[in-house]
Amino acid sequence: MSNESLANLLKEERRFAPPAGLAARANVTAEAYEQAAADRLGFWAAQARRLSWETEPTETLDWSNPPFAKWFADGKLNVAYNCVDRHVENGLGDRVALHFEGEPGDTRSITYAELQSEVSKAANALIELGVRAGDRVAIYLPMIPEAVISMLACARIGAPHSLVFGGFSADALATRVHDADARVVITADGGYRRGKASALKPAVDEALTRPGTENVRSVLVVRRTGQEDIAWTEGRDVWWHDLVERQSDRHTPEAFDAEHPLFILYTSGTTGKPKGILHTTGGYLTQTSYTHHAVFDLKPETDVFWCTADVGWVTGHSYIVYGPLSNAATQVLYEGTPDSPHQGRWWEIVQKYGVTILYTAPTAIRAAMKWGDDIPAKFDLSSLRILGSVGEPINPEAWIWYRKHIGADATPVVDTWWQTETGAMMISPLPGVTETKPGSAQVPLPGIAATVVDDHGEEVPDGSGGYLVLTEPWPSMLRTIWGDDQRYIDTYWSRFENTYFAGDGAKKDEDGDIWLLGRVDDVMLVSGHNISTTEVESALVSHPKVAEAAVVGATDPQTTQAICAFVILRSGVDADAEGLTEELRAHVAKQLGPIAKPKRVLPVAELPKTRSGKIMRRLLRDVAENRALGDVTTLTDSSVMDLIQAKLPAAP
Ligand code: 6R9
Repeated sequence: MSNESLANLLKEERRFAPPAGLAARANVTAEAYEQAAADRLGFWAAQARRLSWETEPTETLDWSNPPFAKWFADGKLNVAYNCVDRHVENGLGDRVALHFEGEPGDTRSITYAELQSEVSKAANALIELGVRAGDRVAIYLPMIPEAVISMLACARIGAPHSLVFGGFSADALATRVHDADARVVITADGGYRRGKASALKPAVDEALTRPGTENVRSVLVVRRTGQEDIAWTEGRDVWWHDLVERQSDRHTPEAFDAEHPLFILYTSGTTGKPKGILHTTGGYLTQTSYTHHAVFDLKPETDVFWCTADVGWVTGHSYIVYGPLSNAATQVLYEGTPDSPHQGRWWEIVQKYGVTILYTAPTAIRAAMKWGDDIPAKFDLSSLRILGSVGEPINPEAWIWYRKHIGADATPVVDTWWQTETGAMMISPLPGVTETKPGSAQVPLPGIAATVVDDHGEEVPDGSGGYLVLTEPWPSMLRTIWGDDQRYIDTYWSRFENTYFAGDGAKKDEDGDIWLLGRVDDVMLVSGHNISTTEVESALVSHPKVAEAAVVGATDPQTTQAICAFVILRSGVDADAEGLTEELRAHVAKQLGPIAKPKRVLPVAELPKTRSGKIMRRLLRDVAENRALGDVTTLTDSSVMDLIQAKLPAAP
């Protein structure tokens, strides 16, 4: 953002107070902000006591060697003990931890007592394979209970895990196995997607032929589909049901240092090789546990929590595995897609299990908007009491739709901003405290210091835009990039002094609330004005004919960049109707002003997305500028780009 701060175009006046009943019984009240403001480190030290430590920490933060933080450094604990065993010891062994719903309709409910024996057996199996504390284990599995069990088994024996999305290619897997120097890969014969079994093991076999993966000694294979005639490497491959099932269901967890590595998770980034984000034990578990308790107001005796993310995304790590299980939650784990076998599948699951808290991504909400209001209306969603959003800015219209059609126009919507790097939520309303604003993540959570700065690192006044930064270390922060401390410093800590640079554009509104405006790399420069992709997209989505939009700035001789919009229309709208694109352009100009009026609007059937549902604008920019496409390996479905390119008229 070189020329001018991000233009502050969007005005949103709608407000929603917390429901009185929820506010009266809320886990966390406004007092938490005061406590944290008065003594930030004392506040986090108190939150660390949510956990069970073998050695209680006496130190909170060691920031003597910035940006390398140590939290609770003299404490010792075991993460799996905290997520499983202690609940059983506290008499909660019969509580369901996971209601698993397989894509083909198979189900399995696992209690905390059962989870304890499953995790213990898997831990014993890994030990038999020679895995020791500190060894890395790659996990390449579909969304099945064994994914959660494997993660906890690794944590239990102090072996950092590295999850790779089940949909990633052999190449992506090989790069990640190599970078982490993994010793074991846990995978499955295959998984189910849209009613069909698809193989997974062949990608592992292929990945392990690549240079740099030689240190993988064993491949542990879960039988999920049973349909594949799979290749087998004797001496390396071993079936889960052979090895794990014969293990003892007793395993005594060992306590590890608070700074012992818990996992590595790769983020793709736009260029260069993926970054292995390293998270450690005590601070990570403290903040995931606290934020899950605070932001979802979790009442573990009565709530049924459902986070729809894949465990291969950080959201699955923090809000399927570590946050919820450390809080003894009962949750749903669903293997499949939202529209298989029908577009009401999610709502059917909410009804079936009486889900009370739903956490999902804007991409899923916009898809549901597109399919139509009548679909969720067929199901009983009255159990829901809190709705969460994560992954991208949620357009105000999608927020309103979510609240109205899923939340009976009554449930709070919490828009939670965070990153793989932050490990846990950082900016979010609190459902019993905050008067919410559609489209804004609003306020840093208690104990978190976030603000918006200009090019010089000066905090911007209310009503202006700039860069989102975090000005104090936080417990679940990444500790480094695996094997590359310098890249850690360069990427996050060099742009501004002593300040974490998140890479997101943001603005503060007149009340000082924070609005996320998209990745800084995506910000458009139009006639000397920096314009946020998010605001133009939200303006398009506020038109009744549009379900989803992605805008990019394409090089333009007159205006530096010209706004080019790709839109998905709501069901039943005719894409070829005369005057449609003109109507949408005029709508944006009316909402945001003439400067933000798109030069081109192009209806498309699909948008290119990552596996976690984020729109890949850089590919759309390639299309808009008639360039060959860049790296498409993290795309869910690369045929989407062919469809878009085929529709594109020659540039005007
Ligand atoms: C948790 C997760 C991080 C990036 C982040 C930002 C975007 C996430 C958001 C949001 C606006 C929100 N993002 N949550 N933008 N509002 N509530 O998504 O991690 O996959 O590492 O992505 O996602 O751009 O910088 P990750």
